[in-house]
Amino acid sequence: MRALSLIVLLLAFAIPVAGCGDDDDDGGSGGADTSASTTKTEDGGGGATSGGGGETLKISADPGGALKFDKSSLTAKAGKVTIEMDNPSDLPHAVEIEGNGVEVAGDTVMKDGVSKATAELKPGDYDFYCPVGNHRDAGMEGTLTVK
Ligand SMILES: [Cu+2]
Repeated sequence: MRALSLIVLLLAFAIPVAGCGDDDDDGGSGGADTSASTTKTEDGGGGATSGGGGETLKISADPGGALKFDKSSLTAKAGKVTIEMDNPSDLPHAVEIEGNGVEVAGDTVMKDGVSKATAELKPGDYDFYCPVGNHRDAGMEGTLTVK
Protein backbone atom coordinates (compact mmCIF):
# COMPACT_ATOMS: atom_id res chain seq x y z
CA MET A 1 0.00 0.00 0.00
CA ARG A 2 2.71 2.45 0.93
CA ALA A 3 4.73 1.85 -2.18
CA LEU A 4 1.67 2.41 -4.32
CA SER A 5 0.84 5.81 -2.81
CA LEU A 6 4.46 6.84 -3.32
CA ILE A 7 4.18 6.08 -7.01
CA VAL A 8 0.94 8.08 -7.24
CA LEU A 9 2.68 11.00 -5.55
CA LEU A 10 5.59 10.85 -7.96
CA LEU A 11 3.26 10.77 -10.95
CA ALA A 12 1.32 13.77 -9.68
CA PHE A 13 4.61 15.60 -9.33
CA ALA A 14 5.95 14.65 -12.73
CA ILE A 15 3.01 16.01 -14.74
CA PRO A 16 3.40 19.76 -13.96
CA VAL A 17 7.17 19.51 -14.40
CA ALA A 18 6.73 18.05 -17.88
CA GLY A 19 4.28 20.80 -18.78
CA CYS A 20 6.85 23.37 -17.74
CA GLY A 21 9.54 21.83 -19.89
CA ASP A 22 7.49 22.35 -23.02
CA ASP A 23 7.63 26.10 -22.48
CA ASP A 24 11.30 26.71 -23.12
CA ASP A 25 12.18 23.87 -25.40
CA ASP A 26 15.73 24.41 -26.51
CA GLY A 27 16.80 20.84 -26.00
CA GLY A 28 19.26 19.29 -28.36
CA SER A 29 21.81 22.08 -28.09
CA GLY A 30 23.93 19.92 -25.85
CA GLY A 31 24.56 16.21 -25.81
CA ALA A 32 22.07 13.65 -24.54
CA ASP A 33 23.43 14.00 -21.04
CA THR A 34 21.15 12.88 -18.23
CA SER A 35 22.76 15.26 -15.73
CA ALA A 36 21.98 18.19 -18.03
CA SER A 37 18.28 17.37 -18.10
CA THR A 38 18.24 17.19 -14.30
CA THR A 39 19.63 20.72 -14.12
CA LYS A 40 17.08 21.91 -16.64
CA THR A 41 14.19 20.64 -14.55
CA GLU A 42 15.42 22.71 -11.62
CA ASP A 43 15.71 25.79 -13.83
CA GLY A 44 12.15 25.30 -15.05
CA GLY A 45 10.86 25.33 -11.49
CA GLY A 46 12.66 28.58 -10.72
CA GLY A 47 11.33 30.22 -13.87
CA ALA A 48 7.78 29.24 -12.98
CA THR A 49 7.95 30.93 -9.57
CA SER A 50 9.21 34.21 -11.06
CA GLY A 51 6.02 34.48 -13.10
CA GLY A 52 7.57 34.13 -16.56
CA GLY A 53 6.60 36.39 -19.42
CA GLY A 54 8.33 39.66 -18.67
CA GLU A 55 8.27 42.76 -20.78
CA THR A 56 9.07 42.99 -24.49
CA LEU A 57 10.19 46.29 -25.98
CA LYS A 58 10.05 46.55 -29.75
CA ILE A 59 12.42 48.64 -31.78
CA SER A 60 13.41 48.75 -35.40
CA ALA A 61 16.56 49.47 -37.35
CA ASP A 62 16.30 52.30 -39.86
CA PRO A 63 14.70 50.90 -43.06
CA GLY A 64 16.70 53.30 -45.22
CA GLY A 65 20.02 51.94 -44.00
CA ALA A 66 20.95 54.77 -41.62
CA LEU A 67 22.88 53.57 -38.58
CA LYS A 68 20.23 54.24 -35.98
CA PHE A 69 17.24 52.65 -34.28
CA ASP A 70 13.78 54.17 -34.45
CA LYS A 71 13.99 54.80 -30.67
CA SER A 72 16.81 56.20 -28.59
CA SER A 73 15.27 55.69 -25.18
CA LEU A 74 13.29 52.84 -23.69
CA THR A 75 11.73 52.27 -20.27
CA ALA A 76 10.94 48.96 -18.60
CA LYS A 77 9.97 47.57 -15.25
CA ALA A 78 12.55 45.59 -13.32
CA GLY A 79 12.52 41.88 -14.09
CA LYS A 80 12.80 39.96 -17.30
CA VAL A 81 13.16 42.39 -20.19
CA THR A 82 13.40 41.55 -23.89
CA ILE A 83 14.37 43.99 -26.60
CA GLU A 84 13.12 42.78 -29.96
CA MET A 85 14.62 44.53 -32.97
CA ASP A 86 13.20 44.27 -36.47
CA ASN A 87 15.69 44.73 -39.24
CA PRO A 88 13.97 46.09 -42.37
CA SER A 89 17.26 47.33 -43.86
CA ASP A 90 19.78 45.80 -46.24
CA LEU A 91 22.49 45.87 -43.54
CA PRO A 92 23.17 43.25 -40.87
CA HIS A 93 22.13 44.40 -37.40
CA ALA A 94 21.72 43.02 -33.90
CA VAL A 95 20.66 44.33 -30.52
CA GLU A 96 22.66 44.13 -27.32
CA ILE A 97 21.83 45.16 -23.75
CA GLU A 98 24.70 46.29 -21.54
CA GLY A 99 25.13 47.84 -18.11
CA ASN A 100 25.35 47.06 -14.39
CA GLY A 101 27.23 43.83 -15.05
CA VAL A 102 24.76 42.65 -17.71
CA GLU A 103 25.82 42.06 -21.29
CA VAL A 104 23.46 40.12 -23.56
CA ALA A 105 23.57 40.16 -27.34
CA GLY A 106 20.92 38.98 -29.77
CA ASP A 107 21.72 37.28 -33.05
CA THR A 108 22.97 39.37 -35.94
CA VAL A 109 20.22 39.31 -38.54
CA MET A 110 19.90 40.32 -42.18
CA LYS A 111 16.94 42.00 -43.90
CA ASP A 112 13.55 41.08 -42.39
CA GLY A 113 15.22 39.28 -39.50
CA VAL A 114 14.46 39.85 -35.82
CA SER A 115 17.17 40.07 -33.17
CA LYS A 116 16.19 39.53 -29.53
CA ALA A 117 18.16 40.16 -26.36
CA THR A 118 16.65 39.06 -23.05
CA ALA A 119 18.04 39.79 -19.60
CA GLU A 120 16.95 39.85 -15.98
CA LEU A 121 17.35 43.54 -15.13
CA LYS A 122 17.42 45.41 -11.83
CA PRO A 123 16.46 49.09 -11.64
CA GLY A 124 19.11 51.31 -13.22
CA ASP A 125 20.32 52.70 -16.52
CA TYR A 126 21.43 50.41 -19.31
CA ASP A 127 22.61 50.92 -22.87
CA PHE A 128 21.17 49.15 -25.86
CA TYR A 129 23.07 49.19 -29.12
CA CYS A 130 23.98 47.36 -32.30
CA PRO A 131 27.24 45.43 -31.80
CA VAL A 132 27.87 45.01 -35.55
CA GLY A 133 30.96 46.78 -36.92
CA ASN A 134 31.06 50.49 -36.07
CA HIS A 135 27.27 50.79 -35.87
CA ARG A 136 27.23 51.75 -32.19
CA ASP A 137 29.76 54.55 -32.67
CA ALA A 138 27.83 55.73 -35.70
CA GLY A 139 24.74 56.27 -33.57
CA MET A 140 23.00 52.93 -33.32
CA GLU A 141 22.49 53.10 -29.58
CA GLY A 142 20.09 54.26 -26.92
CA THR A 143 19.34 54.23 -23.22
CA LEU A 144 17.18 51.70 -21.41
CA THR A 145 15.88 52.91 -18.07
CA VAL A 146 14.69 50.18 -15.71
CA LYS A 147 12.47 51.22 -12.80
CU1 LIG B 1 23.74 47.62 -36.88
